[in-house]
Amino acid sequence: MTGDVDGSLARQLAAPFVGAGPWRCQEVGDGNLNIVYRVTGAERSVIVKHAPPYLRVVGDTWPLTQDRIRIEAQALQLHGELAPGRGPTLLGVDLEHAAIVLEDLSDHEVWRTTLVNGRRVDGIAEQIGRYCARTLLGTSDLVMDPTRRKMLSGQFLNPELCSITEELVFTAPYVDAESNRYDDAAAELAAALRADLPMRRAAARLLWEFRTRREALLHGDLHTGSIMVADGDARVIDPEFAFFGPMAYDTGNVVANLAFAAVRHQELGSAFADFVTNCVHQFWSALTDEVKRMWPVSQPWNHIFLADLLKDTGRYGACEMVRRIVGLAHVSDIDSLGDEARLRAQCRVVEGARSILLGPPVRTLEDLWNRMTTKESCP
Ligand code: SR1
Ligand code: MG
Repeated sequence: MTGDVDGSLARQLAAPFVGAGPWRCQEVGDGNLNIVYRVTGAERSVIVKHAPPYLRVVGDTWPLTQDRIRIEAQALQLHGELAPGRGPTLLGVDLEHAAIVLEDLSDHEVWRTTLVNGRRVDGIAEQIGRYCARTLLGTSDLVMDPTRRKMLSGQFLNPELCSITEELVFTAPYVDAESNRYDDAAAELAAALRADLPMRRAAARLLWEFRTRREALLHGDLHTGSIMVADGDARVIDPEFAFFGPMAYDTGNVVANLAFAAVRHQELGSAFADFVTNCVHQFWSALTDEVKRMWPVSQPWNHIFLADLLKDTGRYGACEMVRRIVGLAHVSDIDSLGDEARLRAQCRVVEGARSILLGPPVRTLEDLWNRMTTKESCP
């Protein structure tokens, strides 16, 4: 898998799906890892996604396996079987050129964009809650045939992309790493984190759990930028970070990214924050409902499972919160605020994470959400 895909190859790969030419090819998307084209023919358009042998945002000084496109294709397939209709349709796979052809979702928007702009799209949080239950429980030893699961776990080792997460989420934010990014105003917050031994210990413990708890086939990067939405239709994209890991890493990413949107709108004094709070409740209640529906009747300990999942959703969510403030990849929910509101929001997010990781264990969703969106300790 050493090929590279330019516009002309993207046209060739798309040709069988879009009708007669001339085919129009535009580069779209501003993802960190891959190059994405939309190819339009006489009948329709499709997306061609190419994984170059390096990290797109950095360039060829950061080489990266092209095997990530195989992982993405296989994760889309498997998650698509478990949660039908929640991903883009996978139309074609060309491993030789590290490319896949996908349904074009240009009638959808990135969920984060709608949340940042305060635009209400109904039904999304509920569908994502069910998606998480079906994909996570569905690939766990609770539900999946153990032999199939063992075979599958070998296909999804994904060491290079896991090591990006291990570095950027659990390690760099707590040390003076070159990859960290923050503005001068947040330098004190970042220095305080580096000096906070209990926080460093908590992150190190979560890194260990991330590496060793092979509970389910995760999406691996389930933030609101990985979800495309239209009224009543959520589509989960970009599962190239998929691997067998702790379920709460996915659910923690969803909840933490909703917290960014809520904090943003609270800082702006907008009632849209209440819509986001409702989203969190809908997400968790749909997930809980679906877990109970899928649970094997012979093992009635689902209440313990859900209590642990909530607690760990908070812990992994807290790491996501910290890394989006002082680490490499930030979120527009917070970064696009004006100076004063941004600094306060950054402080609130980090303090929220601290209260989850160092405070008493989270026992209810309300408690988790209050801590994630706390205004305490930030003037
Ligand atoms: C350099 S890659 C930075 C981030 O982008 C991806 O979406 C993942 O979140 C990764 O951590
Ligand atoms: Mg992504």
